Amino acid sequence: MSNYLKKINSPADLKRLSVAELSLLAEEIREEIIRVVSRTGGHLASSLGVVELTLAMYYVFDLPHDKVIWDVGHQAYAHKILTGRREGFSTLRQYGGLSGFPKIEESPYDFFGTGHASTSLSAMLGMAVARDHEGRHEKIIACIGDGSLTGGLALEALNQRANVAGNILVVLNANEMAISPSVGELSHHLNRLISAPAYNRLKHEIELAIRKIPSIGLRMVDVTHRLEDALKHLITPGGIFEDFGYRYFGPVDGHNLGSLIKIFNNIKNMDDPILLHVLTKKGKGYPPAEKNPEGFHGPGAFDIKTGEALSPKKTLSYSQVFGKALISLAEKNRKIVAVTAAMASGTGLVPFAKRFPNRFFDVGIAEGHALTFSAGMAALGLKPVAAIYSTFLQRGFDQIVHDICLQNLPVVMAVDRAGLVGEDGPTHHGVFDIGFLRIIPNIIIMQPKDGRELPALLATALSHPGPSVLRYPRGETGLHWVKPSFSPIPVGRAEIIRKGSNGVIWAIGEMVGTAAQAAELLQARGLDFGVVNARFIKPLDHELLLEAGRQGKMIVTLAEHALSGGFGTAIWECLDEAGLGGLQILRLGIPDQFIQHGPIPRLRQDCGLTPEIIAKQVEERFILEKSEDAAGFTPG
Ligand SMILES: Cc1ncc(C[n+]2csc(CCOP(=O)(O)OP(=O)(O)O)c2C)c(N)n1
Repeated sequence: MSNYLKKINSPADLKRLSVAELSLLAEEIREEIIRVVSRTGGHLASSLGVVELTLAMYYVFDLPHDKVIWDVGHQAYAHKILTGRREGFSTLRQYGGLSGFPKIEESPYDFFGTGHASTSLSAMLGMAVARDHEGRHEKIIACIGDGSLTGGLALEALNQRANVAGNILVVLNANEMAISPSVGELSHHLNRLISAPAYNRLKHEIELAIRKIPSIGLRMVDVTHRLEDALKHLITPGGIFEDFGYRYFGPVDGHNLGSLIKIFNNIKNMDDPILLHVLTKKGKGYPPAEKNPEGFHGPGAFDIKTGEALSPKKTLSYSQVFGKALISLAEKNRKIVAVTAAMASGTGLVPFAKRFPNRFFDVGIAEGHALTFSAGMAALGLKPVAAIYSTFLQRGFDQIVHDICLQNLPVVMAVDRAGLVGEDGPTHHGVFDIGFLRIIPNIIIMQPKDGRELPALLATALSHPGPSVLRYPRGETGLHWVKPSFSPIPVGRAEIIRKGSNGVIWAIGEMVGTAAQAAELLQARGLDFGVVNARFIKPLDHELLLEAGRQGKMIVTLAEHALSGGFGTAIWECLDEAGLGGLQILRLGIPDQFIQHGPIPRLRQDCGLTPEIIAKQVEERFILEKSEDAAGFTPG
């Protein structure tokens, strides 16, 4: 094994190496990524795929003067290692350690934070405008995968290019995969471009040769471009990037350092907007990941020798319970169809896709479209279930308001990864959806307390004549199987878990179990608190809530969701509207800040969402209230 890596502290250090030495360095970087990710878990396959691409780019361009934006950012591990974070790399995704994504406050080389897909082209254009505004000339580069290019935002940015700036470079990293194989017409288009390399190679070689001729070079290039414009539709199939005003180069082998460096050197000083099409292999250099790039997209810790997970899942995840329950319900109702935005495996829909291939739609990374597409199906009588992670549902707010709720269409939104998600951190925590959904008329929102309750609430959602949201968290349910039949729960009906004379903790999701443990601790301290599983965040079980309110009981609300505008606010509003706003209410949840990455138990502790901290807070508030009562003080 060579020993170059320990001498690399910034991209400038690369410039001293030969291409042969860079190849050896690529192997060292790969080993380091595999070594660390096998312990920490993380986005392995995507990061292994771009090692040579990162090296070649950083070898030729001058970072941090030139700027690179990594779309999604899950492939940026080589970038982190090469930009001064080699030593800290073992802390990847650990609490207090390096983020799994580029993060603007983590390094001067992280020019733009990412995590959600398809943002890089818009950011690149904005940065190019800012650069031009200041009269500077650095290259702004966006590196985007073929999956992320299917996102509407990326297409909107392609469309805007013409009235913005030059001196920009889009590196299209095509590996024919999103998390699952890439879908859609754009991916067919890329395949057609890949199969027309002879034409493209000829075109580039002619162009580069002409540019080298002094004085007439640029004029001739212009003439060739016009000629080419006339011919390209005859010769290349499509060539949409050129139609959008980008000079298209490629496809080039993304693992051949020599070719990559040559082509980056060739295009480095061109001022036109350029798109370089690079072909890479997801998981490159680690056979288990090459064989199963989907499984190694975001694995947990694994054994390097075998590729086996170190702590394999023992029971069904919430997503799997959802997927199984949906199949059971779809067996009985042929109108049920399922939609995913490039997350078939993550949302547990792969078995549904196999069982009902004609009733399953993967629309690519296109959450907004997934929702309006579902609305269209619902408008003509189908029962669409769009399964989208909470954090990515943020992309679809207007579609939910304007296309689904305003028209009161019965679309079921299955909101996966609701709550803290752990090591992926602030770009991925699902802690805002209640806040932005509960303000929309016509919608109902529910959350099961556990995996057992999920199928019944899914049945409720599917039998509801209007829009519905079923949210559930990441993680295991403790269940090994799903009962094949289940009946809907009446809309707005909460469940009393235990009664209490001093107060009631209203909770949702897994926090119901946490509330029950907190109630036990309170009991041991002489305080009698009940627990309610709200099940419905909208509509709330008004009757049950107001009954407790009228008895003057202290109300505690508990949700793994942002406090601002969340579940507790909904409870407070309900009490206030009934004239009980002066009641003592303690709202517990996630404070008004972005929660960093780390293990979920640790993050819950930081947010005060453990039974011990909850019991302590409830006790303190209860004692304070009683002492104020005794002193004749009435809270406002
Ligand atoms: C808006 C949004 N939706 C979904 C995801 C989940 N996601 C993360 S990576 C990925 C696939 C990206 O594919 P591509 O851009 O081709 O990169 P590759 O992993 O193939 O390198 C998806 C769907 C996301 N990050 N953001």
